[in-house]
Amino acid sequence: RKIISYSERARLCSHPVTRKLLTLMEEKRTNLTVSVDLTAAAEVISMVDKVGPYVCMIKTHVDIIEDFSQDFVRKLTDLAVKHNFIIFEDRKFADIGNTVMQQYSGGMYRIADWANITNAHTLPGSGVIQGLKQIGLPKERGCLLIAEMSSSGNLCSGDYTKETVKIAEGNKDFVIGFICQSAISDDPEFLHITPGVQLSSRKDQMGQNYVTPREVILNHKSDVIIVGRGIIKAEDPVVAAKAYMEAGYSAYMERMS
Ligand code: UP6
Repeated sequence: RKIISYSERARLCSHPVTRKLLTLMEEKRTNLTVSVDLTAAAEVISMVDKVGPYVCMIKTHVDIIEDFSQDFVRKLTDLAVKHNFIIFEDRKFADIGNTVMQQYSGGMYRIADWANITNAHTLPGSGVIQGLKQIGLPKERGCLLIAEMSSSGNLCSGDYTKETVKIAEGNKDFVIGFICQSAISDDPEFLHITPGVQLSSRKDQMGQNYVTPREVILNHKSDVIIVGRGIIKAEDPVVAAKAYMEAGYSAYMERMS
């Protein structure tokens, strides 16, 4: 089955974050997200400035940063404007609505104030979305649901994945897609975003499994690849980012033809 281009799809989407992401993916010719899993704020900022030109999205885990501050947030959001990318905080919310509401808006991270996208497990049921939505909707934020995982022995499969798609369908004002290993919905408005991507390695020492950008985009029909250590631990992260960007985008072009 042929697919439509990212920009054609952008026009079919009603959520502003999805529209912005799909549009800039085609403009920048990239479906690469870099997961900047570094622990010093200055290192994160310097890496983001280096790889920014080659990504559609930067993924963060702000709770691993030792010196997190509002100054970090200012620098990150300035770089998002400079390089034109979307910010995705990989918080993986997984509690009752009332708790996630506070975790999303408050604490010292105030994630909802600066992250265009965050994500949630559906283990608690749709209440987790109801809570996040109360904070995220007025700020035009988007949420990804974790429908599948890359790690060995994970429990996100079968009915769990199917129920997750149903929860997404019932919350299209806020849920913009999935963290998944392959396309799980035919709805063009939903993004399929896949972590566990490397060009050389097949696994790490703690259960992480890797597939190549080409497998993800061409065979598993996902839209976006997420690469962490394959880029940030590479000898030259800029060279690596260009290689992953090229591999991901050429697989997309191949799928279109
Ligand atoms: N991540 C996964 N697998 C999932 C969901 N999320 O690896 O199913 C996240 C990890 C990490 C990144 O939390 O930030 O994606 C993958 O990093 P890596 O490329 O260095 O393995």
